[in-house]
Order: sequence, then structure tokens, then C-alpha cells
Amino acid sequence: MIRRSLLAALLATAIAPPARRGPARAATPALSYRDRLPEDEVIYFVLPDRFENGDPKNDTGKLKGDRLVTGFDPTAKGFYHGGDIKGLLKRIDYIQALGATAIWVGPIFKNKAVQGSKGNETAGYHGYWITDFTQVDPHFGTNADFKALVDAAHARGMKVYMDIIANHTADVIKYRECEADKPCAYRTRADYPYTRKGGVNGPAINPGFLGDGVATPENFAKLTDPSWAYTPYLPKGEEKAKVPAWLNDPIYYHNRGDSTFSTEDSLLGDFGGLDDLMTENPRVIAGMIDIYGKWIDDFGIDGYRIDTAQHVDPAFWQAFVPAMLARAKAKGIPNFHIFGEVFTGDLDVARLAAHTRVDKLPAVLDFAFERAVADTVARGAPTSELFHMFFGDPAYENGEATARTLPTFLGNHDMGRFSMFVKAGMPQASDDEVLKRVILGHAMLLTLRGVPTIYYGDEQGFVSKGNDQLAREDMFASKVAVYNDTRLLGTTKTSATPSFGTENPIFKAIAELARIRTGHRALTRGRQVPRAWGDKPGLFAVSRFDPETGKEILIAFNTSTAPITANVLVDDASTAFTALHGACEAKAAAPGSLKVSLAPLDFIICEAQ
Ligand SMILES: [Ca+2]
Ligand SMILES: [Ca+2]
Repeated sequence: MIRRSLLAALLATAIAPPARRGPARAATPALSYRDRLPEDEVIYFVLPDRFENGDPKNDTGKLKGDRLVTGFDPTAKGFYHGGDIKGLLKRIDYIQALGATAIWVGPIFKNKAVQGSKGNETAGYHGYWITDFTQVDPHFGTNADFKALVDAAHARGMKVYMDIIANHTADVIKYRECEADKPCAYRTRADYPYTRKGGVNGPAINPGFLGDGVATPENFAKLTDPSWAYTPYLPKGEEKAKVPAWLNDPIYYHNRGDSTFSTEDSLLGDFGGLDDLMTENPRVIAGMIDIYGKWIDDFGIDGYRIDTAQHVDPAFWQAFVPAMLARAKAKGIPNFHIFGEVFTGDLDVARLAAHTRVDKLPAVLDFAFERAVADTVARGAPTSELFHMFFGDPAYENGEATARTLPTFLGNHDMGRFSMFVKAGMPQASDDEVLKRVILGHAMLLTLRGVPTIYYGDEQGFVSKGNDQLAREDMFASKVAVYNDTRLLGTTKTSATPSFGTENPIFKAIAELARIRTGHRALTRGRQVPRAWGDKPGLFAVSRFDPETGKEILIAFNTSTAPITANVLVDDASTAFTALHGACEAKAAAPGSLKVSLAPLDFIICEAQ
């Protein structure tokens, strides 16, 4: 009975008009947001500084001075532009109209406003340089503003995921040996043991310390002198820069110099100078559990995206993750989602999966999916690449069930946008072809297994000119010349005027696909079975199955510029089909075979009756 009414409610959602769903209609969502599983969501990832300016009074973060003090310069891509949490709240209808059910908000904690050597300064507009882990950065507003955003999201059945960091803080600690911005090469544990000052031949320090592998408070209590590799100190005026106060003590950091992301420095080195926390120390583990447990207690948020997860030791996550899940459960949040960033950029599923098995991260961002879709849709790789990537799903802890909870994406704030990959991979492609490929990529994102994660602005045809700062354009009227001179896809406008319309063909395609997805359990929770792939661009097809009714949905994509007609394997029981998108044959050609016809770079979604 319950199932039938749920299905009816889901179908009602599926046929709802595409845009402008207000709070009234969301008051009776198909499932309450607390009951939805991680794989039921469509995530919208936004950097608050670049989304909407809801309050110009906070643009300088309550700091007085020029941009090197306040960090505010809306004309420079590496500085604060004025976006804030009130702006997100103001535009929450827009995000919901796109079909997103969860918002992943880039880090909002108080940052060091400006960092970098003289002449190379940039600002903490991205949020990854935290000084105070207990409060919202004044550039973005207040803790009360954030509470209002979370409550408003929940009131309309949407979730809020926070972006958190446990690997490092802002760059506050300096080393005597690296004054005046001299490079600070990583110093290994073998060359600079914790029990010698300045190398193996140096004087003995920290007597009785048994090494960082003995994770007891008693052992780490013996670690009292932090000058094993370099001599760390707090610059004048910054002695109390960090909150909570324990974070100001250099003993809780590795202090070994800069990471090259290759050897042990990947775990223990400073990420671009950012102070690398000694996450092996039980005091640090307890401290981080306190910090992030409190955000769950106080705000009732729905999940955490974990930044730089692969640069923290597995034992930390093995303690942190269960603590967060328990905190959430106690707060009445049974389906709290946690997904880590393991930036690989390649097809290596084993490396991603290892972090679900060893660290026990519940999920990781699916960089292998990103690469496979970009390769096949933007770079002309054979569709077998998608097959081989999904073939690795059983490698994740709990296998395919975990694979279904991995946030999937096409591009992001670090690597750049999918539209850029298409333009780079297909330099001869017409505007129309680029648009078709961008929509095809989103069709894969929104129908295949995983949790579709849309990078803000992709729906407006933003085309990043590069990665990082160049891929962090403004949704409100931008004053950045290098953003505004790029023509957006699917429209004649640029980012010089606000980008909150609902008419862009990419926006419309995402909204339609998100509606289809969230209206069909087969597409959110269903098992995925590969049906067709090949050794060149062309047909890729999968079936997905409703976990309760067993009903099949066949999804077929054409990654080539030639039309395709083919017989595709389906279940023998699936004899009649209706189209959820595109044109589907009404009847199977024979038991277990459905004829599909696909225009170039098009896709169809066919539901068995
Ligand atoms: Ca503002
Ligand atoms: Ca680290």
C-alpha cells in the first residue's frame, strides 16, 4: 500500500511542470527529505561567493582597507566578488526549478581573507583556507544566515551538504628556515625523525615518543617540541588566528614543508603552504569530531563533502566517519551522506575504491565517471570506455550499492567545465554540435548510476577558459573581464548580465532529465546492467531496474555524429515500452530485443510497461 502511494506521488512529481516549483508544491514531496537515500538526490554544487550577492553590506567581510586586507575585488578572478548565503537563499527557487534536490555549498567557514607572497596574493573566496571552524565567514554572512538557508531548503524538501576540510587550516604557521618566502621542501620522517631536532644527527627531543603509528593520547602527550623538521612559529598578530584555540598550537601540525603529492608528503606535507594537521594525533581527531559534530547538532545539515580526503591518514577517517554518522542519527538524520574528494582525474577505479575500503569513506566523488564521460562524449573515445569504468563498480566497499551513492559529475571548480572539455576535444565542432555534446553528457550524468552533481553555471552555458579560478564564473552580473569576453553556449548573452534565466537549452534539458530521474526509482536506486557498447564512438546502452517492481528502463546514447539503428538486448519480460524521452519502439522486436533508432549525439529513455 505504502509503495503504491509512493509510486503515485513520484509519478505526480514526474509530470509536474518544469519550472518555478514553489514551497507550496514542495510541502508534499514524494518522500520526506529525511527519508530519501543519498542516491535519490540531484546535487547542485555552488561556490557561494560566485552565486548571488544577497547583501552588499557584507562584501568586505567586516574588514577595512584595500583588497589586500578585505579580499574584496569583484573585477579580479582570485578575490571575493560579494556572493553570500543570503544570495543563495534568494535564488533557492531557481535551484529547485532546475530539478536539484540537494545543494552542496562550497566551504563557508571563516577564512584567512588574503594569502600569498607579495605580488602573488589571492583571497579565500573559495573557502578552503579556514581559520575559524565555528563560524561562517563574514563575507558570506552569519551563522544565523546559514541556519535560515538550511531551514528554507528543508521546508521545501531540499537537502544541504556542507563542504568540509580536516587536512589543513589556512597558512598561518611559518618556518624559521623558510623566511621571506623561500621554498620549503618536504622533509621526510626518515631524514627528520620526530625524536631528533633538525635531522638524524640533531639533539634528542620528545623523549619516549614511539612514533606516529602509536595512536594513544599517552604517546602523543610525549610529543611536545614541534621542531623536528623545521622550526615552526606563529607570526606576530596571528597567535590566536584560529578557532577553536587548540588549533593555534604548532604541535598539532606536521611542519615538514610542502607536499609534492607523490610520496609520504601526500599525507604529511603542506598543501600549497596550508598548515597540514597531524591527523594521527587523537587530540586532533577528537577536535575535528567536536567541530563538525556541532554543525550537525546546530544546523541539522544532510551531509558532508570532504575536501582533500586522500591527504589525511585512513585511521582519521575510520574514527571520524562513524562519529559523524552517529551524530547525525542522534539528530534524526538517518541518511546523512559523506563523500570524499579523491582527486585522480583518470580512469583508475581501484584507487577511488580503496578509499571506501581502507578509509571507510561511505562514498567518494566519482572522478573515473567524469573521465569516462569526458573521453567518450568530448574526446571521441570508444563507448567501451564507459563499460570498463562501470565494470569496476564491485571494487567499492559494498560493491554496486556503494557505486550508486557516488556523486558523479562532468567537471568542477578545480578541473574546469565539461563544455570546455568538449571545445578542446572537438575543436572543429560547430556551436550546435558542442551544445548537443554538452546535453548528451548531462543525459548520461542524470540517467546513469551515481548521484548526479551539477556544477553551478553549467546549466547556463558557462564555458570555463581554464581550470581553477577560470572555472569559477559569477552567476550574478560579473565584472571580471576574462569571464565576460567568453560567449556562453545556447544563448547570445555573456556573464556580464545575471544568469538566472530558465530558457537556456541546457537548463531545460537538465530540468527535464532531473524530473524523469527523480520520478523513477529505477533511475535513482536501480541496478544498472550494461546492454551495448563498442570499440568506437556510437551506441552505449544500459538498463536500470526498479528495485521494488523490477520494471526495466532502457537508456541508449549515440556518441557519434552518424545516425544509429540497432537491436538492443532487454529483458524477455519487457515486451512493451513507452518513451520517457525521445522516440521508443512500442513493442519489442522479439523476446529480449528492442530496436532503437538514434539521431547523431542523441539519446532515448524507454520504460517497459
Ligand atoms: Ca555580499
Ligand atoms: Ca595531511
